[in-house]
Amino acid sequence: MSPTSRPLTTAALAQLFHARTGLDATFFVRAPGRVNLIGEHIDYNDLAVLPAAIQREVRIVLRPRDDAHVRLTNVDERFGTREFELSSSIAPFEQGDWGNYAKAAAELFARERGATRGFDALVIGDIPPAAGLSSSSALTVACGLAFAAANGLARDPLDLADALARAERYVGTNSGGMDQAACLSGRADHALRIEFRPLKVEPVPLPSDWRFLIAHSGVQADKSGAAREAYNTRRAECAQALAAVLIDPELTPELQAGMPPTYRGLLARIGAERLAWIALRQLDGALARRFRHVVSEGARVERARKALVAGDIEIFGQLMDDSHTSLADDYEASHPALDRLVALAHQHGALGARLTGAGFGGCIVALVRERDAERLRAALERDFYGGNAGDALLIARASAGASVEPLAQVLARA
Ligand code: NG1
Repeated sequence: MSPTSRPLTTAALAQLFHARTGLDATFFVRAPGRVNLIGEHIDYNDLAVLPAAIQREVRIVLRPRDDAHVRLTNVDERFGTREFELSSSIAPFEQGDWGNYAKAAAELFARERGATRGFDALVIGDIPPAAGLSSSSALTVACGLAFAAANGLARDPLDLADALARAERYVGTNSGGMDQAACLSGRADHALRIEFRPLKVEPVPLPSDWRFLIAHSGVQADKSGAAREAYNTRRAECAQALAAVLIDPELTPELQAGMPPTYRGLLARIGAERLAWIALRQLDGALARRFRHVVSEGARVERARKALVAGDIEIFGQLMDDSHTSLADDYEASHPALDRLVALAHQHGALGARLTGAGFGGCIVALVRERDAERLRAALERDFYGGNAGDALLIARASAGASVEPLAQVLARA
């Protein structure tokens, strides 16, 4: 899970910005990645999810400009400099270019919020890319907050999360809204139950002796390539499956009266198991399985929330396991390396383990009691990473949501 850059203090980041641009930065932005504990591939089906923001983050120091020019450099010089003009219609860089996340936020702020001022900025990040830990949304959110600050615009977290989720589709992934909401609404030591349309976030305290270990499979889930196609295809399949189930005769007009024609509407009226049976009547194999994943995962999130509140680690772990099986078998979003990590985690004391994020590579998350966490970490290091995990293992620390502040204020606190 090699971080994109080694951490620098905020003061060092500001000095580097000055050295590179000759300017003094005035704002500091931070935006965390997230680990999804349960509720995978259902945010875009408007079902609630349960992630937590984590300690890995994108940080930016910036200075607003008087014109519409935007200039971003990265501490990691391999990323190169990106420059463009802020406007309501911005042609993208090449597919997969990191600058497109800044353009996504820029277009939103110019088009919908009247932003006219660009900025000079220096970016640093330690969220591994293509790992399912939401490095892309952290960058989009960080840039969104930078445009808001540079233009003196409002930055209500829920409003921004909704808008930036739409905005990020600029890069070509037809994604849901979990990542931006988790990034903006994170809370230390809390998981977040996130509900969509309308967006609502409920922080749920994490029991102090639970640990979530994140382990990278070493397989890149590159969302600008094949993983993007797989993701978009799954989303289209879910919509197709829903439309087919909604015309089943069992869903009589009486049953449907007042019911929104959505997965959430269906689940509120009919249990997940019954729905999966109905789906078998209307759908062929693959679509029926996609449907079954969505409704069963939706039900699991609600049970997981209850288990969290009750501090029931066994039930929570079991739900994580069921989630992984469903993602592997019904949603076909796993990868042999992820399955192997999940199995190893079980062998060495995890009470539950599953792929996290979009899958197709990236990371797993395993739940373990605090007293067993080091044993699990060491066993994975030995058995999966051949004795040298490097930065591939991380114990998640549920963290505060994204923020932007005057740089002077941050430095005064340091
Ligand atoms: P990743 O690829 O893990 O950042 C993606 C989507 C989420 C959600 C998950 C699967 C983006 C930006 N995010 O997350 O909205 O659908 O997959 O649960 O594409």
